[in-house]
Order: sequence, then C-alpha cells, then structure tokens
Amino acid sequence: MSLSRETTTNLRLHIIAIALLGCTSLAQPSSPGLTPLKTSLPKPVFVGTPRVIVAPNLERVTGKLRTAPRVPGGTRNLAAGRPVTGSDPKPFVGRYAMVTDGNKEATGNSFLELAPGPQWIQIDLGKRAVIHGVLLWHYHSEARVYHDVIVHLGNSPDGMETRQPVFNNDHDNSSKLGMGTDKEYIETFEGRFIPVRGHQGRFIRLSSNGNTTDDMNDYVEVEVFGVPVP
Ligand SMILES: [Ca+2]
Ligand SMILES: [Ca+2]
Repeated sequence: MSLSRETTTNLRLHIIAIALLGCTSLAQPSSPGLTPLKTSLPKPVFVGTPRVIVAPNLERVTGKLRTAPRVPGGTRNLAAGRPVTGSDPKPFVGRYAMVTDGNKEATGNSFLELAPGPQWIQIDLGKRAVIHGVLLWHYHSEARVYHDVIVHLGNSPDGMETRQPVFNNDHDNSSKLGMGTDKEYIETFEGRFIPVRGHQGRFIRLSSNGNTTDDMNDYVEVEVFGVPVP
C-alpha cells in the first residue's frame, strides 16, 4: 500500500509547519486541576522529501502539531536517568542508558538500536508510581513508522500476565503479545505521547517489531510522566 496524494501532501505540510514553528507547542485550553505537561522537544530534522510510507495500519496524517497534553499537578518525568534493560543482550548501536539520558536530538549517535524482529526495552522507575503518560521517540531523523508498538505497565520485572497494556498498534497480532486497536504513526520530533489515565506501575515495557526503513528497533528517548506512590 502506498500513501495517497492527499496524505503525501498533508505530510509535506506537516513538515513545513514544523519548520515554521520550530520547537514550540500549541497553546492549550484550560482544564480544571490539570497543568500543561512539562517537557522539551528536540530540533525537527527531516532531511529531504519524505519517502512514500508503506504501513498497513497507519493513522491519518493531519498536518497539525500535537495538542500539548495536560496532566495533574506534580507530574514529572520519572524515567530520567533510570536504568533500562531489554531483550537484545548486545545492541547493534548505542547503549540502553541512552533511552533515559535526556538527549532527544535526531542528530548524532545518541540512540539505541536493537536486533531485527520483535524486541523490547524496559524502564525501572525504582518504585511504584501513578502514571499519567508516556512520551517516546523511536527515531526521528526521517519519516518512518515502527511496527507493533506496544507499551505495558507492570509491578515486577517479569510476568507479562500481570501487565497493563496502555498502547498497542499490533492490529494483526504479528508480535504475539495480543491484538491492539491503536494506529501506526509516523515518527516526528514531537515523539508520541501515550495517555495513561492514572494506572499504577513501576516497570514500563516498550515493544516494537522493525520499521518501514529496516527491520531494526530504535529508541532515542522515553519519558514516563507520573507521581510516585508514597
Ligand atoms: Ca536519549
Ligand atoms: Ca502487526
């Protein structure tokens, strides 16, 4: 399947919008008890004209920047500097620590690359927390789509049966972790914000299964926003 002319045009408009707006976010309507999510965005770096994206479960490209999420007061990034483990004992590129080192830039070599096929990483927050959102950047140097993106929360490092899924775009269960109803999306400098709605957990596991450029699994940064449980 290839992108329609309308979708390709929308994607180009989106990139033009990125160039014009730089790293700013759109102003948000106020919501009682909620405050804008505190984070920073990396520099947008799409090089050249986007390729035609072939993805079977792709969301509609709107050409608009994301509405900045609003979260309960006191919410902060609990993943900063926290230890990361994963399914690939010897990553092709980078180190697991790069996932939570605060460097979100597309340029340079601050990204983790795991082997082809289904792979996962897991962040240990150190203690249980009420989670309000996960913000992740797989790789945003070019327009690409990662397959079978699944995010689970858990309270132990193992035991998938007790994990709470908060995002799953594996529409055909090709990663065998259960079928999901979320859509695939194009990576950009904004990353992907996944609202979590206050589930509790200590361990955040993120899975993927290659992407539209190659079969590798990459992570530039993951932020987990929440409030520690006293
Ligand atoms: Ca990083
Ligand atoms: Ca799939």
